[in-house]
Amino acid sequence: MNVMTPTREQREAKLEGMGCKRKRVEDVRFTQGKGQYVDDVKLPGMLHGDFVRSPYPHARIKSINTEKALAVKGVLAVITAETLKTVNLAWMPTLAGDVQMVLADGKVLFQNQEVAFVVATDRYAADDGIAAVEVDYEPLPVQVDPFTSMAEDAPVLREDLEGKMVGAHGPRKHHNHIFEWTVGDRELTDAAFAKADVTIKEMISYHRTHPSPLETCQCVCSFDKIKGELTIWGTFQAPHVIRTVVALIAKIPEHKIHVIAPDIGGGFGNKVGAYPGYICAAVATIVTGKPVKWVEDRMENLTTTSFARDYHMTTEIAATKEGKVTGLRVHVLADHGAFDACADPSKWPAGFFNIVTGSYDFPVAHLSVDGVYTNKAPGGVAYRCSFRVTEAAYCIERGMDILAQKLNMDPAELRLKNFVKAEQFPYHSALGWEYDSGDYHTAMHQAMEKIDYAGLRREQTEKREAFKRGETREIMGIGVSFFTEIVGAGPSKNCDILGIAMFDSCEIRLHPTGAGIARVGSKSQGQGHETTWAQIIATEIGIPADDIMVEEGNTDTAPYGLGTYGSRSTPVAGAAIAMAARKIKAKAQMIAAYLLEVHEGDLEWDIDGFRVKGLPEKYKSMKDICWAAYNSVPPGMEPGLEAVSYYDPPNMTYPFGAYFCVMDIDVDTGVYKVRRFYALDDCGTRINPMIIEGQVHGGLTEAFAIAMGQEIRYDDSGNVMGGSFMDFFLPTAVETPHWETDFTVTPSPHHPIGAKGVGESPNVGGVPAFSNAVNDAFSFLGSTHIQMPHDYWRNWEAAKALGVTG
Ligand code: MCN
Ligand code: CUM
Repeated sequence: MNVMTPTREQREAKLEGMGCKRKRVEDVRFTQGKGQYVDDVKLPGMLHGDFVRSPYPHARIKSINTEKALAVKGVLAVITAETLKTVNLAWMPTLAGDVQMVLADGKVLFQNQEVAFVVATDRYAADDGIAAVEVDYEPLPVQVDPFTSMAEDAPVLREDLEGKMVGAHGPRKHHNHIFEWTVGDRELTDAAFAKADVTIKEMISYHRTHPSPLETCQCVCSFDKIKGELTIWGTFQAPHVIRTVVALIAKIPEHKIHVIAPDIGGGFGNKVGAYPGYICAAVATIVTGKPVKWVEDRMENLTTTSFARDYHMTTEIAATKEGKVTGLRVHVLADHGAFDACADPSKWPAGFFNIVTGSYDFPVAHLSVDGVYTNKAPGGVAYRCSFRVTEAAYCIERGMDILAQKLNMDPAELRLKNFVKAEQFPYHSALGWEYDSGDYHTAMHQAMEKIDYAGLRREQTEKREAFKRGETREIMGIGVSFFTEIVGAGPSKNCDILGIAMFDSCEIRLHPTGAGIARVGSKSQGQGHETTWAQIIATEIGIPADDIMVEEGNTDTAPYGLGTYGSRSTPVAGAAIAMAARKIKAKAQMIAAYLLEVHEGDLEWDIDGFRVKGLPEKYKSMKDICWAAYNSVPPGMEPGLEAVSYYDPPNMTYPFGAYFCVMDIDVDTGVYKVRRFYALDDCGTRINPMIIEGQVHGGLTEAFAIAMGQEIRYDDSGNVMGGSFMDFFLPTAVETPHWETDFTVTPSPHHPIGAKGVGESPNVGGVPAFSNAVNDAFSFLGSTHIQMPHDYWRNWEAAKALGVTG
């Protein structure tokens, strides 16, 4: 018999640990249509709920008559604000410290707002019921423009706040004002501007858009009257937070609430918040005693849940004539719609927007943000955004390009001149962050070389000459973007949600035969956690990733976690996974020492087990140790092999990247072609390069959509214009450009495995690269800044305004 001993490489490969392009294990079920989504939950006697919605963006509700609706066959109940008031649920708290109507209470504040909830035996009957509900509206003046929201004669939107001059985040200046948030040193910044050689000032808008995941928001609520227990299946990015919120507002003991987030068909931030549908379905199941399902349709999703952006950023940069930046001043007008329903950590009314100094060594900076109410849907901080970092990155990256143009400098050169240097890390930014690690110069040089930046600029110069000579109608743009992300919310010292610190968690349980289960407080919506979490464990404790099952999303079994958003899973839950694995490894080492009859200190770790130092044949694999954990542990030790870790990160992680976009635009039609898009990402230690590439492809596609056409626009009367995929640009394979990806690796010094997040980076860095490409194309014609989205029509309008087309 010839027993082949596997080589080190074979043993390592078998683990499929960190660094391996392991195939996504969840895709086995997803690609065969075997995923289990909320809509797959079908319970006996289940009812369906659906909303009566307001056609008016601002109106008083004079009366609601439900009589005819209740007569419709199949309709069992019609819930209104009056019904909800009997259980004190007509309004609900938002994550941003505001309150929000669950169902219209006296008036409506945005088009399609929820007015009544019709519960019926099936969805069709519910819709017939909706048609029969009679609502008498008295239209009120509409406030759409955030810039006039604080005008003296602006209509009072939030009557519930009238007279309240202090809100959740301090004083309010006006009846439509929500908060003012300021960071930085105003005096020093003003002084820097006073003595600057060169300054720029531009109002840079980041328009309103929407994450629009394939699966809309939905839930099934089932109340067991005998046990007094409420079970909620829902599309939740943060299931435990939902459980706590329900316990607090519905006054049901938290152990009697079971929240289950099954497979999720994309979240992108849309599934962080709490929506009226969840509350109404929960109330409906308690009232009727039957399970109630609520499933949003596409229009409802686009027009009512969780918009993104709508930030209007007046940006000023001060610099020396050599192009060294000396100060940054930004004022943001933040349009929050009817309710401030942003999902930020509690103390951050504008998220982490104060990362707006970006990758540059600004000695001083000042930021102020004014949040205002308008007659638009609530939401905010969603859509692959890391809590307003997308807006911040767009603001500074556009600003740097505008400065380069004014200085007549190359935008890449201006960036290289102002980057925080590798030796400055950990770097303290002027607006209060401590960047953990970075090497911006190396990344930028690598990127410029790979795309032949100098060659592209030469080509552009030639094309511009040819355009001026009338030989071509095409203009070429090179978009440069270098972003610094801030992900991993967050350290308990500055991050909480409703008072709960933003740690994350992992529980690992190894079975006797050397396989196991890991339960994690995060919740994948497509990011591939089942694949990558097992890879961390494989490397840490030498059990093949295939032998570790990863489970998330059930609050009864998973340890308390704060969920998945803000690319926090790798920085926080990923760290908890490594720490739990290390606890297991420490116990395993004691067991191995006992089995091998040596002192623990005499053992060394070797890929998948422990070896006695100097005696390589004396070895116990993790598989052997798992078995031993259940029958021969050292005297006094408890049997079993499991561990749990709750990880409170000491700092955020700061991934970064260099993105370049090359675009050609026909000035007569506005039609653009993305010729090249190159993305270099540095997310520290890479767990699964293939998943990272997938995340980058997806995020870039979203960035492309946002920069080049996607928009939730409102007309002057408050009608929402982006309510369906007829009007809302969702790129398909046909429009999507080819992506070139690249990387550098600068590990995080404080993360147990050195990993930083990556999920949101491509959206953060991608949008400025596209927009800078368009702006760069037009710049030689005298243009300074063209607002997004840069669709064909707007490109043509820009060309027309610049006098180069008719
Ligand atoms: N990863 C890795 N190595 C790293 C960093 C990350 O291999 N150094 C892997 C992770 O293990 C994980 C994935 O990349 O499988 C994303 O990890 P991370 O960056 O930590 O982000 P999260 O898991 O916290 O995901 C959240 C992020 C956000 S906030 C949005 S919005 C978004 C995004 O992920 N939504 C998505 N990507 C998405 N991708 C899909 N398919 N669907 C969504 O809804
Ligand atoms: Cu801001 S979208 Mo992601 O954080 O779920």
